[in-house]
Amino acid sequence: MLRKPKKSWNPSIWASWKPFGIGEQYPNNYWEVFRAVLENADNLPYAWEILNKGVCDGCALGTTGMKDWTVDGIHVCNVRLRLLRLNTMPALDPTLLANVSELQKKSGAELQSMGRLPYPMKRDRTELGFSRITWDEALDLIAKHIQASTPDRLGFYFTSRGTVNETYYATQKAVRAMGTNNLDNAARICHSPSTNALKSTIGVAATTCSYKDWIGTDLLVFIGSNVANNQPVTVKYLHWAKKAGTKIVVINTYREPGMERYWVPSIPESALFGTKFAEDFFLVNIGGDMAFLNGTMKHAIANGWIDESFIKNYTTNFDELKAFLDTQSWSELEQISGATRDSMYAFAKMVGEANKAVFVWSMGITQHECGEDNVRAIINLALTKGFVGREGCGLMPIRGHSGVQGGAEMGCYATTFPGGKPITPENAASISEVWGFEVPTTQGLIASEMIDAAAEGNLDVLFSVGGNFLEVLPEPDYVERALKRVPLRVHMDIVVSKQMLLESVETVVILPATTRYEIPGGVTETNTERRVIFSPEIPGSRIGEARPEWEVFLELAKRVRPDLAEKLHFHNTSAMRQEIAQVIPQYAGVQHLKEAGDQFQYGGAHLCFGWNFPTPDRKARFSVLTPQERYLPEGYFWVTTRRGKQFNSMVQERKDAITGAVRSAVLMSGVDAEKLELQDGDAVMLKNDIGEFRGQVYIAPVMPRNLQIHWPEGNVLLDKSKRSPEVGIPDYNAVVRLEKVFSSGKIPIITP
Ligand SMILES: Nc1nc2c(c(=O)[nH]1)N[C@H]1C(S)=C(S)[C@@H](COP(=O)(O)OP(=O)(O)OC[C@H]3O[C@@H](n4cnc5c(=O)[nH]c(N)nc54)[C@H](O)[C@@H]3O)O[C@H]1N2
Ligand SMILES: Nc1nc2c(c(=O)[nH]1)N[C@H]1C(S)=C(S)[C@@H](COP(=O)(O)OP(=O)(O)OC[C@H]3O[C@@H](n4cnc5c(=O)[nH]c(N)nc54)[C@H](O)[C@@H]3O)O[C@H]1N2
Ligand code: SF4
Ligand SMILES: [Mo]
Repeated sequence: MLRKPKKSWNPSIWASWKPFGIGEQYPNNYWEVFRAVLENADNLPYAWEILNKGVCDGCALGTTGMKDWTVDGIHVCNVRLRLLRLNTMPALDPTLLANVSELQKKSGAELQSMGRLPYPMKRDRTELGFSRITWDEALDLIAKHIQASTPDRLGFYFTSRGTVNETYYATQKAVRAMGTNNLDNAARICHSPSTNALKSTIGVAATTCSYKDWIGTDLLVFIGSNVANNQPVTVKYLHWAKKAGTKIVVINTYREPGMERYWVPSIPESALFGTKFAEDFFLVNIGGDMAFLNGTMKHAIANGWIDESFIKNYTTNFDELKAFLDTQSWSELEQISGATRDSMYAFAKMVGEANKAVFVWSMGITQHECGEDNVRAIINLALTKGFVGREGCGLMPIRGHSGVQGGAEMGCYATTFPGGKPITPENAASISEVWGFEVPTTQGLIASEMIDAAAEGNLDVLFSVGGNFLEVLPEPDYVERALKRVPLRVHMDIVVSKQMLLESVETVVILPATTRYEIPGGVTETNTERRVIFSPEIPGSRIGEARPEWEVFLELAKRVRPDLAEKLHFHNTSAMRQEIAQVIPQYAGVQHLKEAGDQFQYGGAHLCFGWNFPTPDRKARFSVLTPQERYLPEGYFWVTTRRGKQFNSMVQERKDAITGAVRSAVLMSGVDAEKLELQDGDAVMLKNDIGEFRGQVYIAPVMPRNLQIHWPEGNVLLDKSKRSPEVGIPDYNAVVRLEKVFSSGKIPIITP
């Protein structure tokens, strides 16, 4: 049994005695509520219905209306409130798109706020902007281009922003009917290393536990994850975890203020005095986690802080790992991780003394060239004590977008069929039999490879459902050149984004999509804890000729392959859920979901329960991991790209209320600033072979010789050729030189 939170107030977990944390840097969530009311004032009853009955379209924590399955009380946050307007705003005036040159000067936020896309539109190379066309004309045009091309020269990409299981399922079926596996979704550039690493070691490809396991476990570890900003309602869970005596620790390159303490607005004790979350922060270098975790395991083994019986009976490869760790020197581990041997000892002791522990990780772990091995290092540590498959224990790659969990599971992915099945001739044959048509048997192009193909003139059609390659991939100039080279680009979206405004050598088509709340028959999303949740259609006014993506893709596929017309039909979303239940065994039960509140957690509260690992030998596998020696020359810095007040490429505010940093801030350690004689606000230039970034010093508790900047602005410094070996996630980090900028020009700084 997990310990229960104590209800009585407890000053030892308070963040501050100052009421409401007066004078502290943190977001004013009451103001956010007021702001949301003002912003949605023209459509308030509809906005309220969405909040009250819909499944949140923000992050992958998951809700039904404003409730969840972890704690009582209201579940809503400023992220959801900020995104609400995407669902409630009226249509834009299509004549605004008649000339894109003025629009190209606007920011992403300004483009979005123009309103929803109401009609299909087209722009040919010689035209200044878009003009309206009919759905028939649009679909015929796209079908004609696809028929004139070959399947290997097509690309389909799906954002996971708001995207639901039914959309993923039907669209991937349609794309495969058109003969290609060149389809990918945002999971690729997010948690794909986690899926691969989990599958190859413990045999499952998703979070093994539930959010409930956070509350009352002994130890809750966050590695490269800033849930206070990115899954904000978790601060409630963290508060109750503290009240239940759970110890929280953070491994990061930055002492994230939101992970240190927070004033949870809906809990009186916390709203007044705040809650102190992290007991300890272990600061590491960007990319230093594997070395830190290897060092932790060295200590654990040396001190006997491991569960030998679990290791012997339920795992393989431990002896190899142990032998390898013996060859790793402390100086090497300290140099790579940036942490001391003593801090690794302190962490190892905490893990060793815990009987139960949950490990949560996010982009600080996955978005590296060694993303898959970073994840395996966390799995290794958890396996030393059997921290999986039982209550209060688990491995949790906490997901980003709402519903992104379902993307690859539904098969909307270049490297897997529905059910996460690898692309092999055998799996292709079995899915072909169910669907009644041949599907391609080889892996397709992943997201970044589509851009490479485009850049080389090897892509004839790029169909992008939402998303914004121009702002989510490294080297924006390269991406821009690549996008312009594709003869037909199709953007099916709800709003205008920057990538749509780029011309093409031939044609750009815009198609208006519905939001998840406008889809007749309702839809489902899968959240991080594998809960499949029904989101009903919310009655309200509708936007022009906007249509659900699933319908449009099936219609397109029928025009491309009229011979398959009968096989590419779903009467409604309920029919899709029937088929999903049949094709993807773990989703059995989805066919019964039909009302707000309906849900089930596939696989139950814990995967691998009772240490039953669905691997070929029924055992969990330790991995021997070699952290790469990384030499950082004097005068150079590591830099990572982070989130501020934004939802991915959609930037919302100049200043992040949690960190206090503005968009152009370069977060830098006080140690480095002192060495370089820099002060807060000093203008600096970050430079490397890829590009230049101009910003201002913002002194913050980051690891020395490590910097942080916001993306998408920082993408100019990222090298597109750096990708992880197994899944191809871009490395969203870089090495840079730093120069001070004086008003009269730039003078290189003497190295630190
Ligand atoms: N408000 C808001 N919420 C969001 C999003 C959003 O844009 N805005 N996006 C959604 C999406 S798609 C996702 S994937 C999630 C992302 O959620 P996170 O991954 O939490 O988001 P980031 O801001 O990228 O934070 C990465 C964290 O890793 C740390 N870090 C960077 N490099 C390293 C490293 O090498 N090692 C370690 N240990 N730490 C490192 C950074 O300091 C930072 O704390 O958020 C989701 N929720
Ligand atoms: N430098 C750097 N780059 C990163 C990251 C990083 O940490 N650093 N993080 C990466 C991560 S984790 C992720 S998940 C990706 C995100 O990659 P994407 O999912 O591709 O990008 P988003 O910015 O989330 O997409 C938002 C766009 O989708 C469209 N959109 C919004 N809502 C809807 C909808 O309901 N339907 C449709 N059809 N379209 C919609 C809008 O045009 C909006 O501009 O970015 C990655 N890029
Ligand atoms: S924490 Fe995530 S799921 Fe919950 S309301 Fe906020 S954005 Fe939505
Ligand atoms: Mo993400």
